[in-house]
Amino acid sequence: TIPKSQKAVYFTETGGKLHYGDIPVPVPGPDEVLINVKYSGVCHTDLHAWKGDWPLATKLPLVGGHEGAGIVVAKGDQVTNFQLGDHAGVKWLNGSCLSCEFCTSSHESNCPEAILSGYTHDGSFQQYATAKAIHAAHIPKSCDLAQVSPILCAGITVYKALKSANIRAGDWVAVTGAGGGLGTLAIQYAKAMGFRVVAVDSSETKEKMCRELGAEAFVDFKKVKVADAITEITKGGPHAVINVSTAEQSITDACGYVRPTGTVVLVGLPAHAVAKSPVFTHVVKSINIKGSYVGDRADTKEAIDFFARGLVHSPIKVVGLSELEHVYDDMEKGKIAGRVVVDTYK
Ligand code: 8ID
Ligand code: ZN
Repeated sequence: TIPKSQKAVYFTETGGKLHYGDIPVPVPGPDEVLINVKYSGVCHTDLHAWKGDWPLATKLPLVGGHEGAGIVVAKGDQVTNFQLGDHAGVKWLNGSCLSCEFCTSSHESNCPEAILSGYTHDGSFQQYATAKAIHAAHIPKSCDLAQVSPILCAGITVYKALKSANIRAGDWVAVTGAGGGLGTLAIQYAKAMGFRVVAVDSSETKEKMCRELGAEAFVDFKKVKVADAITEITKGGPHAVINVSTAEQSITDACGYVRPTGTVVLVGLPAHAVAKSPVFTHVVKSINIKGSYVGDRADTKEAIDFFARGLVHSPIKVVGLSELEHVYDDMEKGKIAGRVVVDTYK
């Protein structure tokens, strides 16, 4: 039986108090499923949303979260692709129009009508969340729900970013912010796709984690000159850079050290950041700078499949949903190695 009320973390004002308390359980619309969220990853995007870092307003009050893994407990009468009891995931892209130029060309995340979990629609920092059935992720029952949760945003995003880098097996890829949530998954997807990884981040804990996950080299941005170290390791620069760091500096650096004809993929979204690239070197080295924004339904299926086959693991730490405020605090300070996942029942 589905209760009338549930535990959630919500805020009523941007940057305001994070309330842990009881709110009503939402009712699914005709094309939605109701997911009993067991675990949710905490993405840096949730922190940006709460702080109001971006030029796009959130709904208020807002329940954040967009890496929710759980069980379908109710569905609207138009839903045919999920049965009650199926395991399903709440993703950042909760819904899209499905008929615009972007939706019909596998660029659903660029749909102007996109509905965003934990931003314009209440997300996974609650025990029961609604999601459009067409976009909700199908999770195989063999997958542990806590472990799979970070795949629902971080995994999909880095997998898509690596695909859009247009590189080949044996090529070098630099991952900036490699020790964080997206970064630790990027290292593993890159390795599984046949690329060689140089990880950029800071601290001994993150270095150890990055190397264990498959990075061939680690560059500590607080200790050495990143461009020089990477150029030497990759003998001329990485063929691609996946920027998942939350600092503008790493983007500026990447535009300088990327290999001639290589690609800098922008993924991290630091507040007010601008990508700067000197035109002369940009042209003469013929480099590419492109943005990559989560992934479509096919990317979702593929990213989960890599996980289900054991090719990537989630380096997670599980804490209670009631402790979300402390997670944000640690994240802000760059203290989290890997991903923190919240248990919605604690
Ligand atoms: O679709 C998208 N484009 C998308 C999807 C999901 C998340 C974008 N994001 C964005 C988030 O909004 C956030 O801006 O990706 C960014 C990274 O999210 P995350 O992995 O969840 O954040 P994290 O776990 O805090 O990791 C960030 C890492 O960056 C390092 C930090 O030490 C941390 O480990 N870092 C910093 I701060 N400065 C650095 C630098 N100069 C750096 N690493 C290398 N060089
Ligand atoms: Zn995210």
